[in-house]
Amino acid sequence: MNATPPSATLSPHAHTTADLLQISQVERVLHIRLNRPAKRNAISDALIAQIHTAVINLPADVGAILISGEGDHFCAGLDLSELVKRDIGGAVLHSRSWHAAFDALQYGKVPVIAALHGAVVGGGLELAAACHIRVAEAGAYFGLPEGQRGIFVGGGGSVRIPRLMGVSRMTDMMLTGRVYNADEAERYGLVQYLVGEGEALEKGMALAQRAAKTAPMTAFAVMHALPRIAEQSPSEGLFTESLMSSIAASTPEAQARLEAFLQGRAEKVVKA
Ligand code: 1HE
Repeated sequence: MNATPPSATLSPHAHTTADLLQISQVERVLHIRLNRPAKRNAISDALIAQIHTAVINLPADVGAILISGEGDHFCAGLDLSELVKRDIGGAVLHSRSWHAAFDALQYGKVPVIAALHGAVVGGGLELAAACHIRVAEAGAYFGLPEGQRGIFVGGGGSVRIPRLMGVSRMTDMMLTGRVYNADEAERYGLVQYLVGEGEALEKGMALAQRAAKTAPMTAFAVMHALPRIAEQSPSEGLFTESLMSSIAASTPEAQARLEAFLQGRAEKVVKA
């Protein structure tokens, strides 16, 4: 949670191209699509490096990121064809390279929304768990086949997934191969929004456009302070909250927004 882990050494090719991603911008939202549909968007060394590179090199006017997967699935997780080649040292660095990429995503400058469909499994679920808001289509399904493959999660899943759905549900997924459907994923806190088939991108884009309008200091507080406060003792958490809220409230952006409300120029809270 504290320092961003160092990135591992990956092939030079991976750092200089983004051919496994399709990146476009709609107003202030950067849409990053995993673009390896023939391999079900399995995350290779090159793909993890490209994700990392993309999220730390955001154009200045980007206010939110939308992540999705091309083809029939969001992501099949780790590229298993590369796993067999690694020794123990390489495996540790490989796992750390995922941590670095997903930490950069979770603790970056702008909120990240994941639009999920089809398989969201293994490292694909770890990627989704590093995003701030997850939207799932009715047909999406969630699994951790690591348990069946004789391995363990290595992309931050053991830290992030239990915080969303609890240790016992993740234990069940890994020991029995249990797969959760989208309805269960929403009920258990793995995703915040459930939409019909083919609707995740539109909903995700609408949420991203909305999140992009968050004042930068509020976004910083939500993305960087909130998860840390949640890990602190209540006394420390309340103290951190006081500091963070006074910093946010003293920004010119906050002053302008409060003024706009008082003059009747701002949105009201609308009944759900
Ligand atoms: C792959 C991968 C992959 C597909 N690595 N190549 N993840 C898994 O254990 C999930 C493995 N994948 C699957 O269970 C299925 O492929 C899916 C449910 C995701 C999709 O099924 P389907 O029927 O649409 O596709 P497919 O026919 O299984 O796969 C199409 C191709 O993608 C095929 O290659 P082809 O050359 O024969 O066409 C597959 O081999 C290839 N493919 N998934 C490599 N994962 C940091 S630690 C994280 C640890 C993990 O993520 S472990 C979990 C890995």
